[in-house]
Amino acid sequence: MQLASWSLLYNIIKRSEVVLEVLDVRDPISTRSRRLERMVERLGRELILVLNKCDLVPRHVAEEWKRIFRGEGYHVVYMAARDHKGTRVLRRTIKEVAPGLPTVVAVTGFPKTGKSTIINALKGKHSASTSPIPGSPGYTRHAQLYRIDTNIYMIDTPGVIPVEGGELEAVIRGRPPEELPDPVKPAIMLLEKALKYNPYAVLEAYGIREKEPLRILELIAIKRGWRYKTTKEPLIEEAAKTVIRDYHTGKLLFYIPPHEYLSIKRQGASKDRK
Ligand SMILES: Nc1nc2c(ncn2[C@@H]2O[C@H](COP(=O)(O)OP(=O)(O)OP(=O)(O)O)[C@@H](O)[C@H]2O)c(=O)[nH]1
Ligand SMILES: [Mg+2]
Repeated sequence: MQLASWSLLYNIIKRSEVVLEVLDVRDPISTRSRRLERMVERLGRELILVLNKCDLVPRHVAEEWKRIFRGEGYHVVYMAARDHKGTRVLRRTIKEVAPGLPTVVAVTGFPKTGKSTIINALKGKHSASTSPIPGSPGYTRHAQLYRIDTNIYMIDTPGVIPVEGGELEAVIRGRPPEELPDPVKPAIMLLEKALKYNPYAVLEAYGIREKEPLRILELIAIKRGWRYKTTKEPLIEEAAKTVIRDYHTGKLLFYIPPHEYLSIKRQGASKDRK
């Protein structure tokens, strides 16, 4: 489903004073949108980066990302919305950053970063619908306004940032496997990335010791009894969808270490000086 549109996003941001850009702390660089950030800046709105899903990374990793983005001049909050952790700091930061109260806050970000979950956590009640099946097509269908405090209103948005980028990026940015013409290729890339950053990721998720991605997909299919009816070959497309879904839920677990981003940034800076 492609609800995504920049003009919808533009209108939502125009109606708000503060914009939350919700990022997945496992891979904040791939889940941020510079284009969204430029739009917020051009409209003169306040931006807060929200690093969500912190239950999936060690605390020092979340702290380190926060330091890095702070160093780049952003307001940053980290949280684990599903566990209702970090809500107080987010509320406080919104009040500090807002030009006045009451204020309207737009909650934006790529699909499945946890925008609706954040609103629910702030409300303390279940009112914004979250995706029941992670990785399923965007559950939030329309922008909706919620009152989360006497002075704070939030606009929940569906994953309105168009999922651009390569096949792997699209998956990291929350594109559900059902929407992919061929899930095998991105699943292979995802497995390579997973094994690079967490050599135990596949073993932990599937009890499989194999390191070769295509073979891993075959073994998952065999383990689950997924085979083509005619040829009886392992149905790797199904295994590929599972792998992608398992990344979205956090079962296939890895994260990008912040120091990698710093060293790439440093290399870029030294090249610029040359
Ligand atoms: N582990 C973990 N999962 C989370 C957290 N927050 C949200 N999720 C999960 O991520 C999935 C997507 O959450 P949603 O709140 O529906 O995400 P969304 O950004 O509103 O998604 P769209 O409306 O489809 O764009 C759900 O399965 C949530 O349970 C979190 O802090 N930790
Ligand atoms: Mg939502």
